[in-house]
Amino acid sequence: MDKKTGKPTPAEPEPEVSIYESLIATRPKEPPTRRAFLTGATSLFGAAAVHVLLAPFLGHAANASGDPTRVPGALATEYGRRSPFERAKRLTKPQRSRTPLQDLHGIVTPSALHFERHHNGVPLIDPAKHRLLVHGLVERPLLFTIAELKRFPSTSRLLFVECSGNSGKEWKGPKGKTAQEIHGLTSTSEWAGVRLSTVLAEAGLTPGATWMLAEGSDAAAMTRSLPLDRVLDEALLCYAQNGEPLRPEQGYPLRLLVPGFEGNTCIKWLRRLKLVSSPVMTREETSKYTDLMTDGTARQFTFDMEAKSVITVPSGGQRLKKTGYVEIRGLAWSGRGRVEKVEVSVDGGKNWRTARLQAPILPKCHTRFCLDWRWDGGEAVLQSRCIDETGYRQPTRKELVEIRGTNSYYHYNAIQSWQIDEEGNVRNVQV
Ligand SMILES: Nc1nc2c(c(=O)[nH]1)N[C@H]1C(S)=C(S)[C@@H](COP(=O)(O)O)O[C@H]1N2
Ligand SMILES: [Mo]
Repeated sequence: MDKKTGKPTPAEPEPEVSIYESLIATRPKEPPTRRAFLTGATSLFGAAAVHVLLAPFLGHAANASGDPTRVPGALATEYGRRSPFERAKRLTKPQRSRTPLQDLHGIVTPSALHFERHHNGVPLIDPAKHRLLVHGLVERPLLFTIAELKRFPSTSRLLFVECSGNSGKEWKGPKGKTAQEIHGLTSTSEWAGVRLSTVLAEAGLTPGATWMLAEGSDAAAMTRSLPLDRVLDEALLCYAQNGEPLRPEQGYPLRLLVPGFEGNTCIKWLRRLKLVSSPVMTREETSKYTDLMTDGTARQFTFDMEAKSVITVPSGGQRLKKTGYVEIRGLAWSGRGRVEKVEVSVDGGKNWRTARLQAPILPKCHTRFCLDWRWDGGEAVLQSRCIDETGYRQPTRKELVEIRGTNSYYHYNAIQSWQIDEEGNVRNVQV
């Protein structure tokens, strides 16, 4: 019986056997040989998984007391991995994967969980053979190796990347279930490299150069045109992410990063920059990444990702198990600058309270927000809205649809609503 509602409670699902417990359960009576241990555990995890996840902890498996102070720990390793108890993972489809926003803390996305979007796979590129060509309306066409790019004065910034298709299915209704499914095409990393302006100064811009074509060396050879006056100040040619070389998925060995712009402008596996006098009208700025309005015209070159936020805890697919204190947590960001303020409602937008913003609060970067709340066991609709430093406020779904109609797929930034029912289940709704 449920104490609050008086309704019969559904039987609690059997607790998942923890890795540790199952190791103990499969422990042979005699001191195990490595082989015997692996055979025992294989039935539960598969041989490969056991090797990869548990190899450093084999000593612990033989430790019946479960007391980690009674056996020597695992030895030092050359390249670390996370605890085998941790399972947060990307939600993958062949050409994209989504970040588990609901499992993250702070603002940095671990590189292994950064979302991925590629149009024709992740190429394997030998950095020693990779070149960046800078040509077109320049005084000196130049060809750079990665080593040469690394010699330039370096810079780094924490920045979000968001695919303009993030939350795109929500135009048609409350389609997704979890924060990851709906909003997981955005991540934050510390990106390091050289300023675009530094490299272009080396080549010398000629007066007619007002746009720049950026091209990737993947099988999709993705290309986009960018207005120089909008990107010159801030764009980076990045070779590193969170302190180490870019991950292959993020564009190894070189990517363009345009802070605050839609993800598709951040060309990965960057091999060519051509200075031109007008946009080239590639597939990615005509047939794709344009927004069809209700009057039949289409918005093109949207570029800026508008202010947005999402409550990640509690969020769709989760369940509040107890009444009482809950820290509402989430992420907010704006492609136009800093997050000024985040407001949270627990009654579907009738009343709003100002959330706490956790430092650092950086421009064009995910910003963590929190709010103390007491769940009384009743129905609630949780929402968050981001106000950025330009004064722009994240729209309600109604406000967004009034202007944009529902023909679009890209650039959806309406307020997310999570409905909590009396059992504590959290669901995606549109109110
Ligand atoms: N060369 C190349 N660059 C690319 C893409 C691609 O398919 N090829 N995808 C773009 C899209 S649509 C997005 S949203 C971002 C995703 O960056 P990420 O995979 O590092 O998250 O990369 C962009 N850069
Ligand atoms: Mo994208």
